[in-house]
Amino acid sequence: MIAALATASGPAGVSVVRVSGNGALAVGDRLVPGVRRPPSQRAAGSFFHARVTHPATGEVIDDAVFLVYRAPHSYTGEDTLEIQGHGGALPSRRLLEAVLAAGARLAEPGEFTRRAFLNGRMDLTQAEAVCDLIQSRTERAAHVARAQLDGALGGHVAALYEAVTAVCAEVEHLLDFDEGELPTCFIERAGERLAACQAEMERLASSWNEGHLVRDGALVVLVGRPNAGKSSLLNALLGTRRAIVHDLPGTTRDVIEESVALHGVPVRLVDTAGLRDTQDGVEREGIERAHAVMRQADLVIYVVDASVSQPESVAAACAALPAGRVMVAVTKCDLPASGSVDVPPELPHVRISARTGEGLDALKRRVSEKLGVTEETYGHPIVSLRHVSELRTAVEQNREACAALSAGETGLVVAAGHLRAAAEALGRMIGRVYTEDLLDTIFSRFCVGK
Ligand SMILES: Nc1nc2c(ncn2[C@@H]2O[C@H](COP(=O)(O)OP(=O)(O)OP(=O)(O)O)[C@@H](O)[C@H]2O)c(=O)[nH]1
Ligand SMILES: [Mg+2]
Repeated sequence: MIAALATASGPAGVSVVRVSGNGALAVGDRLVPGVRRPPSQRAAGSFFHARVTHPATGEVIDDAVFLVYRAPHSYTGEDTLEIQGHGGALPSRRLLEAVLAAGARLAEPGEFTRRAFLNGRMDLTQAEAVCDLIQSRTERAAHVARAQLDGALGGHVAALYEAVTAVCAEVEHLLDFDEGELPTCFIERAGERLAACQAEMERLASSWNEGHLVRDGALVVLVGRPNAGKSSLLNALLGTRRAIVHDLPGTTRDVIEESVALHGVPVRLVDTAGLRDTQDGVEREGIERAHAVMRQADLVIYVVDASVSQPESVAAACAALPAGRVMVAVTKCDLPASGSVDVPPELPHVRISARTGEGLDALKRRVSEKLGVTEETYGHPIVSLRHVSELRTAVEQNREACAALSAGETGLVVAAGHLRAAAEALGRMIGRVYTEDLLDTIFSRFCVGK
């Protein structure tokens, strides 16, 4: 039996300790001596209220509500007891200690969900979605994780797995025919079915570009000349006065990073020191840091002041930035423009004012567009690196199989080998094929108690 605190520790109304496994209900029995009908004699789905006694010391430590689940109708698929005691770090710890003293052992991270997977309650993509859902930072990430937990991705991949496995079995069957006896239409039909799978797998794999940003977020860096208005823009996007704003050029010297959601994408927004030649050692260090963070950025926003009398050359400045990952924010538009800022036509740009908020919504929209995240998210995008790597393997192997089949009968053996590899990759995605190491890696990301 495993047990863990299922709720966060700290001041709260209620805390939940969960016990799962063969004998979980008997663990509960030891906590409520003298109760007329202890958990092991209760029906599935029933609950009752009782005082909790520590089995070793006999001390009454809390009173709690006990919920009884019986296999296979529980999260883990095993007999499970949920004990709802009073919240708070100390009461919840005492409750857990009593449960451990009654015969359970402390669960490993993700062990409840690992058991749910091993007991066939969910496929591997659903198990992974549990962790994503708990850790989601935006509505959109939660929405994607929720859909994956409902089996949207797993169902899709399972269908592909069945299709490739079926063609693989047929191709292996065709190998039994003697040379020259095999009607070519069989091979053609197999090729057509694989081509359909190929298109579907490629479409799914391409959703990763967008999907991983939804889950992992993007690094967006504000750069520009001193005094351009970068820190003001950071503050305006965050809605707080996070960075110091001053009319003295060279105010920001360090890299300032904050998290914010822009159109459902979790963004690490970074403010940097204004770029210029300087003798000041501290400022120079800040500028070097600005360059370093810029190199890792998913998107660089070049901030340019529209109010200065001699506007700088945006084209020249942006040429030194990471190509293809740049957009321009022309700021201070609330002030009368003394000169005209020339933005090269190939660069997306937005006119804004950090002071009045003008153009900020348009900027956010352009940022998400530039990052490749649109309003119309692909049904269930790939958000995990593991999934996309397996999918790419499947795409590659399937492509090789198609090529081998196009050679006709002579390619059958080679095609069968590639199809087995494609099916295995799809199988690993949903957990039809797995190793203990793979499960260790996946579930170590989880918290204890889930
Ligand atoms: N009117 C107006 N003033 C702005 C706007 N944005 C910034 N400013 C002013 O411009 C000056 C410089 O703003 P900062 O945000 O500190 O500029 P910065 O780019 O961070 O400057 P450094 O940190 O020195 O590189 C401050 O006096 C701001 O109040 C704006 O949209 N409108
Ligand atoms: Mg600044």
